[in-house]
Amino acid sequence: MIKMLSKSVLFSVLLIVTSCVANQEIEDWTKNCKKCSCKWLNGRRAVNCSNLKLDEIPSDLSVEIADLDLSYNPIHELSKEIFMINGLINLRIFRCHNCSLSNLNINALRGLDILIKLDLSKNNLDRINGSTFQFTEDLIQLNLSFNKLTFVDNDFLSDLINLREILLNDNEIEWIGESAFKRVPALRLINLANNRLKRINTDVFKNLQRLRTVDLQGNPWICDCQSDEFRRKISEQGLLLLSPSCAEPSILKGKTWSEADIPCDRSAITSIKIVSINITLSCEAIGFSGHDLYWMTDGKIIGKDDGYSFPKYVLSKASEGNYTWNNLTITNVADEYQREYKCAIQNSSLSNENKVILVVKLL
Ligand SMILES: *[C@@H]1O[C@H](CO)[C@@H](O)[C@H](O)[C@H]1NC(C)=O
Ligand SMILES: *[C@@H]1O[C@H](CO)[C@@H](O)[C@H](O)[C@H]1NC(C)=O
Ligand SMILES: *[C@@H]1O[C@H](CO)[C@@H](O)[C@H](O)[C@H]1NC(C)=O
Ligand SMILES: *[C@@H]1O[C@H](CO)[C@@H](O)[C@H](O)[C@H]1NC(C)=O
Ligand SMILES: *[C@@H]1O[C@H](CO)[C@@H](O)[C@H](O)[C@H]1NC(C)=O
Ligand SMILES: *[C@@H]1O[C@H](CO)[C@@H](O)[C@H](O)[C@H]1NC(C)=O
Ligand SMILES: *[C@@H]1O[C@H](CO)[C@@H](O)[C@H](O)[C@H]1NC(C)=O
Ligand SMILES: CC(=O)N[C@H]1CO[C@H](CO)[C@@H](O)[C@@H]1O
Repeated sequence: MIKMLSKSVLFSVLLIVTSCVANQEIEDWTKNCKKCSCKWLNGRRAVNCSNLKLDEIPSDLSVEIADLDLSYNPIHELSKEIFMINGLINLRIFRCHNCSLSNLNINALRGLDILIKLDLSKNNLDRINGSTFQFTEDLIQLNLSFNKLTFVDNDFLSDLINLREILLNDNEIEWIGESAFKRVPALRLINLANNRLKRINTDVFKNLQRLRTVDLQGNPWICDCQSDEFRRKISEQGLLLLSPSCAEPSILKGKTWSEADIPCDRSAITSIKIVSINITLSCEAIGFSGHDLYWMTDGKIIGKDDGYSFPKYVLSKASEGNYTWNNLTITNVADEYQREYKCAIQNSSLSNENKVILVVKLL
């Protein structure tokens, strides 16, 4: 009987001891904050060390911390396994906005298994090896805006099956690999605004079933038939596309891509009229008023390049509303006559040609 009692006393003493340790722990994580601010934020232990002129991640922070904001400190580099070394493996959110980062070691993020938000915006990162993110499998949002990235290559992102948002706006991106986003199937938003993209491979957004928004504003876009096809595919996919303005060709400069009525597949040789020995070929383009349609034969532009002695050509051009015409009359066609004629919209970068092979056999 006495033995039993002493056992239960011992048990309750143990309970008190463990609850003391727990209290100690809670006090510890807020105590060891130095100049940073430590408080509960959205149910997480959050430490805010922003703007304290720190040049490295503080080494004595509690392992319990889930949200760390180091923004506006001259950190310069996230070195190999830096979070593991500092025992910060429970981070859910890490921010280092404007940290003068120019170096992100390929193994820097090791240990951040449960990180969901990473903000490395407004730094000097000019390239990032995709394997860098292999440790952050739970990542939902990645903010790399306002850096100096020049391309997004095919291996840019490792398998991040939970990633929903990637912010790459305000970099210097000129090129995106065809399969850059292949391994991030849950993406909903891709922000590529204010980069140097002239065009994007048509397949870049293919198979991203959840994708809803693509922001391409502020890129020096080439508005031509190729990019028009890309736009068509994107709209078939039901995406909200924030359009860039056309930088090229010059006649479309300043128009937004979606406004620019690019006359792809829309100029056509609409009629052929034969009046005795004169033949008129009529070419019509829709939605491209003010721009030139021209006729070509033998690789020369009729009316611009000289050197035709026979036959004689007469051009009749007009624009009315959204329509532009160029009618070519070939006069005094000979009995036996065969030649290919092409109608095209001026400027090769908008090249869209229709051709007709004219065969005359007068009996
Ligand atoms: C950290 O503190 C700065 C300055 O007070 C504030 O602007 C910022 O929003 C804070 N960060 C978080 C995650 O609350
Ligand atoms: C970024 O930080 C630097 C110094 O760390 C500061 O001079 C600069 O104004 C900051 N930029 C912004 C946009 O806050
Ligand atoms: C990324 O790093 C891996 C491993 O070091 C390397 O094999 C690969 O070539 C790198 N990729 C790029 C684009 O630098
Ligand atoms: C990403 O970073 C930029 C620059 O700091 C900021 O303006 C933007 O709000 C951030 N986006 C998100 C979704 O956090
Ligand atoms: C054929 O075209 C020429 C040049 O425009 C014109 O002088 C001639 O009258 C036309 N002939 C016919 C039969 O329309
Ligand atoms: C060109 O031909 C078409 C079809 O015959 C006609 O409707 C149009 O008015 C003509 N345009 C010019 C400028 O001659
Ligand atoms: C001409 O183009 C404008 C702008 O693309 C459009 O709003 C208008 O309906 C078009 N008019 C005709 C007659 O097709
Ligand atoms: C056929 C034609 O006129 N092509 C012109 C398209 O525009 C470029 C640059 O603006 C010129 O160099 C081409 O001659």
